[in-house]
Amino acid sequence: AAILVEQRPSVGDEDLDTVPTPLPLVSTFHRERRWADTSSYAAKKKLQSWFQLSNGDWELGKILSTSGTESVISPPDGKVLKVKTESLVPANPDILDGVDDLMQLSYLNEPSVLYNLQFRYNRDMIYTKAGPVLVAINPFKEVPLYGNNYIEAYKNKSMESPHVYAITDTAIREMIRDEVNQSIIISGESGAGKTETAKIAMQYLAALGGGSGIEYEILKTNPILEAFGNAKTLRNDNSSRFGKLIEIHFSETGKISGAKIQTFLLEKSRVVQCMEGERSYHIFYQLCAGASPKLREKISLKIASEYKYLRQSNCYTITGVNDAERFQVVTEALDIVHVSKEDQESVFAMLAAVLWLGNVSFSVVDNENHVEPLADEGLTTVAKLIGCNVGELKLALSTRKMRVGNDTIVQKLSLSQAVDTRDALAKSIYSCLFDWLVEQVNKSLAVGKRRTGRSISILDIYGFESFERNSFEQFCINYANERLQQHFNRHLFKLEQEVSLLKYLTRLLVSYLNSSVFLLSYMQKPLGLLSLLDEESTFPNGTDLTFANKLKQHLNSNSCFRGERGKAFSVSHYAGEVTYDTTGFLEKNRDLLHLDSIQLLSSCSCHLPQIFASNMLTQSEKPVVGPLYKAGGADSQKLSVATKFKGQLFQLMQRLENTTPHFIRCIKPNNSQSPGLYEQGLVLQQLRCCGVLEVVRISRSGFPTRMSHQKFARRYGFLLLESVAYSQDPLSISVAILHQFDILPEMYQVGYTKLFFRTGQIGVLEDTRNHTLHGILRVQSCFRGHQA
Ligand code: AD9
Ligand code: MG
Repeated sequence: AAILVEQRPSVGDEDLDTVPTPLPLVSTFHRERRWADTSSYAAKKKLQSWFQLSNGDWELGKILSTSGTESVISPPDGKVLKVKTESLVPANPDILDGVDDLMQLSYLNEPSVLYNLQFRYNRDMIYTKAGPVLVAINPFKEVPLYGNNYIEAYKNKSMESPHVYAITDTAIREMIRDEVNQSIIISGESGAGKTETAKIAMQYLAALGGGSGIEYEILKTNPILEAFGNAKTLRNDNSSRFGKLIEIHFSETGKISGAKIQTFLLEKSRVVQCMEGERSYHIFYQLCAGASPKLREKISLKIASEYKYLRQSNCYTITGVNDAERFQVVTEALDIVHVSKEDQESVFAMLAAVLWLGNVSFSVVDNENHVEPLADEGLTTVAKLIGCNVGELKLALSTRKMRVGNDTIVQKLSLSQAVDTRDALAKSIYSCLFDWLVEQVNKSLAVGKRRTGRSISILDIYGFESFERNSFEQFCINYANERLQQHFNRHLFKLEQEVSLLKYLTRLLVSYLNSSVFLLSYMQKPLGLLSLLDEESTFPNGTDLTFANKLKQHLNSNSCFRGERGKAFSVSHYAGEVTYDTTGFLEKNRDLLHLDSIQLLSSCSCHLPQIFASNMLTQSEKPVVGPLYKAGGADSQKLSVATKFKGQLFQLMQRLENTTPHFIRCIKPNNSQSPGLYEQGLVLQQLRCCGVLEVVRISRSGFPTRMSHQKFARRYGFLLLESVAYSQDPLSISVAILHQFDILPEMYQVGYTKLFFRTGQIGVLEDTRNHTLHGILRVQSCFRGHQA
C-alpha cells in the first residue's frame, strides 16, 4: 500500500518567493556507476566487464588477471589490454542480455543500461521499460510493431513486451478500475519521437474505445495540426512548433465520447523568418504544390519560390515527402472534422495573403526616411484577398495612430518600423488562423453535454532545444520542458515515498531542489527571469541590451544563470546549458499588433472578421495568473507572451496533477535522423538528464529480478547435489537450490509462480553455474583424452 509521508511544497506555484539554498549539483547516477567492490569483482577471473575506450564508448571484455590497481582484459577481438582496475564496471551475465525491463539487470550501471537498450534497438525492439517508465528509442525507419494485429495482441494480453500500446492499455484499465483520469506524458528532445508516439497511443485508444465514429475524427486532427503547426527544422523534418494536450473522453461504457485539444504557444515568428535549411509551416508548401488550378486562380497563388517568406531559408522540399499529396490528405481531414469547403477556401485565401504580405516592399517617400509600400502585385493582392481597399492597407502599413492626451496623432513609419508592422500583421493572421482551426476541430469533437465519463490526456510538447543561436522561442520551449521535468520529479518523489527509501530520497531531494532553483530563477518575483523580461518589455525605452544587463545585475548569484558577453546569457537546464541571445526578446514578448492593423482586419470584407472575432479583438483575455501587461505607448492592453505562456503551463501542471501519469521518454539515438545508428554518448546524455535511471533504482530497490520456478529449476536444477530433485515440482526444486547455495533469506522472496531476488543475486548464481559448467566440460575433455 502506498504510504504518503508528506505533501511536498508545490514548486512553481505563483507565490513561491523564497529560494532554497542552491545545493551542489550532483549527477546522481553516473557517480556510482563503479561498483564499490570492483576490485573483488575484478579479482574474479573470466568475468565479463565493461571498460571505456578513448572515445568514451564502452566495450565488453573478459578479465584475465588482476594485480593491484591494474587488470588485464581481453575484448572479443582477441587483443589484450591493461586497464585500471577501478575503471572496470561489472557486466551482467549473458542471460540478462536484452531484458525488457531495466529493473531486471543484476548490475545497474551506465554501460549495462546502454548495452541493453542497444541490444534491443539492433533487433528493432525500440521499447524498453525502465520500471514504470517506457523508454522509446527512435528507429528512424518503419518497424513492424504496429497495426491491428498488434493492437489485438496487446488488447487480449497475448503480447506483453514493452510498447506504447501496452502503456496505453494500462491507462485505459486504470481509468476504468480506479475511476481516475489518466495522462500519458511524452517527453524527449526535439526529434526523439514524441509526436509519433502520441499518434501511436491515439491509434490504440481509437481502436479500443471506437465505435461511434468520433475516433476517426480524432485521428484526423493529426494531419491538420501537423500541417499548420509543424515545420522542418535542423533537428527534425517534422518538428512540432506548438505544444499539444489532447484530452480524450470516454463514456461509462468505455467508448470514446469526444475529445478536446488545447494548444500552447505556436512559434509564430517562423511565418516571417526562418533559418537557412529550415522551412516555414508545412501548409504553405503543401498549398503551393497541391492547390487545384481553380483554387490557385481564385486566391492568386504562385509557386513557393515566388514568395519571400518561403525563399529566405533556401529550402522548399523535404526528402521523401510529397507536399502535393499531403495537401490532399489535409483537405480530406478538414472535410472529416466538418470544416466546410467554403471555410477551407477562406483559410487558403488567408494563407495566400500571408505569403503575399511578405512580398510587400517599401520605398522612401520623404527626406526623413519615412516609407510607403510600393503599389505592386504584392500590395494589391493582399488587399484583394483580405477584402480591403489598397489605400487602407497602405496606410496601415506606413503609419501609426497614437493617442496623446485627448488627441490622436499620426506617425509615419521608418523602413524597419514598417517591416515590423507588416510582419506583425502576417504573424497575427497566421496565429489567429491556427487558433480558429483548433476551435473548429474542438467543435467537431465536442464532448456531449453529459460529461459523466473519464478521460485520458496525451501531452506532446516541443522538445528541449539547443541550437547554435537560441532565441525567445527556445527560451519558452525549454522553460516548458523544465516544468515537465519538474512534474516527473514530483511523481518520482511519490514513488519514492511509497518504497520509503531514505537514502534515495536524499539524493533525489538534491536534484529536485536544483531544478527548483532553476525554476525559481525564472518565476521568482520581482527579480526572476520572467519578471525582469516583463518589466523591461513595459518600459518604452527598454531594449534587448538593457534587459540583458538587468539579468546580469540581478541573477548573477544564481547558480543556474550565467551572464555572457554582450546581449547573451546562459541557463543550466536539466538537459544541459543553453546560451540565449536576447536579440528580439522584448519585441517577441510584447507581441504588439497596432490598433491600425486590428482596425484594418476587423473592417475587411473577407471571412477574416469571423476568424478574428474570437481571437484578436478580445485581446484582453481572461486574466490568467500574473500581472496585466501594459505595452508602453501602444494601444492595446494585453498579457505578454511569456506571462500568458507561464499561466498556461501552470494550469496544465495543475490539470496533470489530478491524473494518474504514465510517462514515455523518447530517446534520439543520433543527430542525423538515420536508422540503425546508435551513438552511446548521445543516448547516455539523454538518459542522465531526464532521471530515467533514478526511477529504475527506486523501483527496483525491492526485489527487481524475477524468474518463474520453471525457468529457475531448468537453469540451476543440475547444480543440486541430490538427484532426487528431478522428481520434484519446480517450486520445490527452486527452494532446494536456494538452500543448497545458502542464499540469505532476506535476499529473495518465493512467490507461487515466481522467485523474486534482490539486485545481484542472479549474478551470483550465474557465476556458480558457469564455473560448474566449465568444470564439467574440463572433466569431460580430460575423460575423453584419457580414453583416447
Ligand atoms: V519535436 O520536439 O516536435 O521537434 P518529436 O515530436 O519528438 O520532435 P517526431 O515524433 O516528430 O519527434 O519524430 C521525428 C521523426 O522520427 C519522425 O518524423 C519519424 O520519421 C521518426 N520516428 C519517430 N518515431 C518513430 C517510430 N515509432 N517509427 C518510425 C519514427 N519512425
Ligand atoms: Mg513533435
